[in-house]
Amino acid sequence: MTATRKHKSKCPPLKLPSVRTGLSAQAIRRDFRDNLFFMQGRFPAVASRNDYYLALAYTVRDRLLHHWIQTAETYRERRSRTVCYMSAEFLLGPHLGANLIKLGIYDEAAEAVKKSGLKLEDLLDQEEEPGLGNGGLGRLAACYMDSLATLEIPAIGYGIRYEFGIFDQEIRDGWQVEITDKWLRLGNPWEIPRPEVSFEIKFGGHTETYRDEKNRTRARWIPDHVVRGVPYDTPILGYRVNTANFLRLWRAEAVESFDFRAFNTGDYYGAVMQKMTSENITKVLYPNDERPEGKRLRLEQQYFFVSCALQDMIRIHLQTAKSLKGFHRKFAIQLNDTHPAVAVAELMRLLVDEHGLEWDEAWEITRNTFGYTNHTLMPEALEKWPLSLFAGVLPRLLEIIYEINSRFLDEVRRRYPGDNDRIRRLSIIDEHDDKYVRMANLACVGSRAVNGVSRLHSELVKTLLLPNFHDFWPEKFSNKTNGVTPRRFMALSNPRLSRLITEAIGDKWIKQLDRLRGLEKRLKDKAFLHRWEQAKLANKRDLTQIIQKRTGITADPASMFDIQAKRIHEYKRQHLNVLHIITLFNRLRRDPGTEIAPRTFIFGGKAAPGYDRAKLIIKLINSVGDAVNSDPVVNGRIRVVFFPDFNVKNAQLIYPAADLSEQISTAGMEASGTGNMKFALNGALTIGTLDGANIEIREQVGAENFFLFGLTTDEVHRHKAEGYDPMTVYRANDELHEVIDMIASGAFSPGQRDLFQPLVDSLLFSDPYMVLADYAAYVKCQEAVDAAYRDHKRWTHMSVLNVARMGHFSSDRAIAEYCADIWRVKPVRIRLHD
Ligand code: NBG
Repeated sequence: MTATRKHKSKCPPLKLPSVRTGLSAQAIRRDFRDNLFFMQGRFPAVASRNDYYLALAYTVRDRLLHHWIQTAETYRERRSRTVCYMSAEFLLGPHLGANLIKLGIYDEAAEAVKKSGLKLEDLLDQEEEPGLGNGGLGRLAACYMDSLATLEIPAIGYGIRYEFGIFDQEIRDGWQVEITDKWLRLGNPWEIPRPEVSFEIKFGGHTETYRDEKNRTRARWIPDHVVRGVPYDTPILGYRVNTANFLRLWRAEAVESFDFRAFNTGDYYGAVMQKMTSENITKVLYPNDERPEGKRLRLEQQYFFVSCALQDMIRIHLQTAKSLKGFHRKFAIQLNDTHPAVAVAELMRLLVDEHGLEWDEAWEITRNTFGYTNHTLMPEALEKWPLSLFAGVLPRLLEIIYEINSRFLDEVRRRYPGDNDRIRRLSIIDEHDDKYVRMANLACVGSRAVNGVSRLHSELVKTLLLPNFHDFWPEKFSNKTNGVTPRRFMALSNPRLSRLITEAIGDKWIKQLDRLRGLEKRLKDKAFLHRWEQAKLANKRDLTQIIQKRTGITADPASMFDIQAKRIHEYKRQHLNVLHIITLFNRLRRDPGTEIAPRTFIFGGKAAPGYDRAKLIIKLINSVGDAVNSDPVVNGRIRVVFFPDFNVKNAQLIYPAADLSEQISTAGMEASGTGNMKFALNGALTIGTLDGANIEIREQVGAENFFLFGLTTDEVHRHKAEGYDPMTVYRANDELHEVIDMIASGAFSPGQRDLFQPLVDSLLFSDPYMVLADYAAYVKCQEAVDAAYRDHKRWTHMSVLNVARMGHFSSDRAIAEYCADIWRVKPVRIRLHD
């Protein structure tokens, strides 16, 4: 009663500042209960765990909205320059825990929930993660959204709201089984639909020319169907700042729910068809590692979200500007790989066809708007669209691409007269056999800046992938080494180590990761080192329990946790890891007295559904696991676990528990890697090749704190040029010979002798990923790992040094570089008022 009166005397009745925004445990508890009632329509006796999760999520969302609205208002008033991160994938991971950390109310929420007789962990676990990405590229986009907000940079993420994200993986009889990901089934409290901001997107049909009122020749696109794009916004809060940016994901809808003409003639199903086909566009995320040919729907997805995004940006710009002349000063668009590269042509179309700008003027705006990040050198992942497909889906865009190309090639001809080979290589249209539109070439021509994602990769982009573009525009090229967010991948997921670090050096490291350096002063502090070991051990115990629950395998937390968790791909060489396991297996059986540090080999990762060889590798891991785990001579000294369904949620359990991080790709093939950073940040030591960001990690942590092996990129290329013959390697190494023969003879596939033959054949007869070439060096390096692990003190020392020197790999550092060198955008401070 007194409280109410006090309130009344201070504030006008409609302004209740702490309602929905209060940050105390008490305020959170009150709103948590309110939301259970008003949002879920439930009372405690009947509420499910999901009801409680949603009630808490809405409670947190209310607090986010407060920041979000203030942020939007400030940006609008100040007409802030804005970064638009265009990506077909955003692998966000669960929101609830991350938002609690960012708002600084994790403990308060835990207390509030506890008072209602619940455990916060259970509610966190209830959240179904939005798996709207395949792997590193999508997760990078999510880390970058986090850093943009934390650095107070105005930013919008644009992408696709897939109804089904990346499939869930189950392991049955050792094989991967794909299960559809129904992530929206129980509701998504983090998004707000904005149906009033929707756009029409054209597909198919033909084009025609006409004369406009100024007697200029113009083009018109007469589509054969039109789809509506509706945005769903998810707020992205910065860490302990008032900034809340958002991610705007587009869903496809039919323009009309029914084709009334068809309906009137009695064709009810035909009428509903159109609705279904339209909605198909955003139904499902495409798995990567599948060839683009014939992927019409994927092209439609790309164009769909890119056109929605650009129309939205134009709408936003015209709210405060009179014309589109300053568009490139208002927005910096980053193309996350070539998936959104069609944006170059679409912005031209919107400016010229829809808004009446002259070509030259429009081109000046366009090429000053875009930046392009390349994320792979793997030839099969380089997007190119068959010309006939492109012409059928996007006829007007193809005309525009022809025009861009012809003007660009004129420029090339002026610089290199008569150099027709060069022109063929630079052309956006590949005319070799069948004709294709090369998306990387379009992205290069249409962008102000082109970058790779680690120092080595950026060099290879210049020298191997796009050398002719680099010759032509050397000033466009730069490197931006990837980074990861310490909020999710330390503060949230590794509370034990985070607490210890904060006690030692304060909590500023969460926003200024370089401060981890301060840990080096603690290397002689025995109590600190002991607690460091205890934190790791406790994390391993937690993981052990989950492994037991999900696989039935009992792992020993005292053993070394040797982990390889990432997409399954031959270039990442999970099979090299397996060859080492079998080698140890043989050594132990040959000489049961062999002394080794007990190890648990843990694998996690999904294989693309159409990538048979990768799926066979999963089966091999599990089959070898069956043999090793049940062998009486081995007696638990080594164990093999395949942890099913590696996703962001599981990753948050896995990284903190790792002792050894496997980063063993063929040199020159992993563009950067970001798992390598997450493992090291959580105190794992790395065994790795000189590939991607491993090189820079090793430089930072010191060569003596990194287990290096294997061929360099140059050596790989040289071996290949000189006619590398894996058979010779196989014949010359007895242990390797034995291992391969075992796999080939059916030792791990009783009753199915030939099961692994395709894998064996590929290793022996072509070995494009140099697995055999690196085998001996890898096994030897693993012996050094074993020795180091047995010296616990030394290992802990190295672990602390790894963490202390990981500051460089914060996504905040990466984003600061993009802001300074490419986007030229400055922070905007948001003030909160009630
Ligand atoms: C991936 C690379 C990784 C890199 C991430 C993020 C694609 C196409 N590329 O090495 O394979 O870390 O991108 O840059 O997913």
